[in-house]
Amino acid sequence: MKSRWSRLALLLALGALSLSLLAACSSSDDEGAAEEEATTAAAEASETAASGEAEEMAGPVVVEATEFALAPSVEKTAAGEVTFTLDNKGAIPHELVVIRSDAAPDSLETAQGIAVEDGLDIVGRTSQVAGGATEDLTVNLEAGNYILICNIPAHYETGMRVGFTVE
Ligand SMILES: [Cu+2]
Repeated sequence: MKSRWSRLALLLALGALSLSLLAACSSSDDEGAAEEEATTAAAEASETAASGEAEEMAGPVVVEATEFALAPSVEKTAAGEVTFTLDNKGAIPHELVVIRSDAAPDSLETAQGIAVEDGLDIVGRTSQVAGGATEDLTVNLEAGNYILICNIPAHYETGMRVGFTVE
């Protein structure tokens, strides 16, 4: 009688052991699945972040104007409709003139303090924007080399010129 009970106890103990092993196995499977899910979610999140960045790059090209320089937020952009935002961080008025040209930015012919515009392929220009103000200029650009300048007298010669590439 006594040995029968102890055999039963042993069987129960073995049963409990195998159940707990099973539980351990399945719980580690769950963890694996959860990890996989987390990895997939992270990958999706980084894909979303990457496409978000791509959208930003296709957004406006901010060109900061100061005395006396023009600094675009990017060196190049994709062909098509491009919006330049002239952000005048300076104290005096500045403008943005977009010129299609393979010439070096500082090599334009000048007369009376300004770059000679006759014969230049001027794609677009802003008005003269007061210090602290901004103005958008949207133009359709083909792939090629461009020069961005401010052609208020003396500004081009003093350094307000920079190359820009459209691909
Ligand atoms: Cu200027």
